[in-house]
Amino acid sequence: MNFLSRLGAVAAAFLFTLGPLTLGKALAASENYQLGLQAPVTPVMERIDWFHDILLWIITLITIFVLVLLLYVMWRFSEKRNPTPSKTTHNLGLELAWTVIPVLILIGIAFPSFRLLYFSDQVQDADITVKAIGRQWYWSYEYPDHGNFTFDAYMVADEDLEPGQPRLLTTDEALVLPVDTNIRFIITASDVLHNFAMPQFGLKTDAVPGRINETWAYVPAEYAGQTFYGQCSELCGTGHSYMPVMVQMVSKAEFAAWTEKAREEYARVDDPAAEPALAGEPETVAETVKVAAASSAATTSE
Ligand SMILES: [Cu+2]
Repeated sequence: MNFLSRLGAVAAAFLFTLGPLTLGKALAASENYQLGLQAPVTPVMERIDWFHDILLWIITLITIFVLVLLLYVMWRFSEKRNPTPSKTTHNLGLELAWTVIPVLILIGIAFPSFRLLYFSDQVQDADITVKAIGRQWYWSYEYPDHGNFTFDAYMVADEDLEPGQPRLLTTDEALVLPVDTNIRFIITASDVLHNFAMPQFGLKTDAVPGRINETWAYVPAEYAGQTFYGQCSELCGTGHSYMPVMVQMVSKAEFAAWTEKAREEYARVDDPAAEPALAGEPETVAETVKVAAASSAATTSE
């Protein structure tokens, strides 16, 4: 028992040393020799961080327990100390215990896990909606609530990087988003599977052609002016590692000014001046049938 408690103390010391190393880090993507997850920014990522730490404790304790048990068995029941082994094959109490206790541990893990899953799934009251479309190999963004403009964001090549810009993460156009706002992300793809992943926001959502996926983020006001980075996280072809997501968080006022400018600068998703798609086509069902019949009669008479 003395050995057990000492081992526990060593494990605890190890975890407490790791803790401060990962906390209070500068908020800029990942860093060299970083341990642990990137610093959380959104409530979802804070909870993921917490859940990760709890799980780390649970698996550490279980692993230590099994290791100690194995070492004890090797020592106590070696041929030297236990020359005539017992022929016992069943022990009801023990078998019940090693079935029921793991089940209880798993149930204990399942409850916070599901609560977190539903919390991260969708936001009840979204203030704005932004659409991200994965393409080979860049992202397109649409702002349907602010004039329905759209733009593409390509990775900046190594030779074009400015000092301080992280390589493989910087894009020519940033996904500009307001702080202190519930942002709903609508995510899809136009060619193959991609994945919209922002580690510090706790986002990792598949971008599937022909399908809309939803996720959300809330970034507190203190992060205004900061840039966050993510990457496509679904193997989507040779350019997979060259389609990063660069998010620029701005204040609400700056966001309003930016959308004002962006409306002028970027193309609209739908052109309001364009003719309706069906213009010139027959207007009524009866007319459609008549046209179809005429054209089929023309084909058969030939
Ligand atoms: Cu991709």
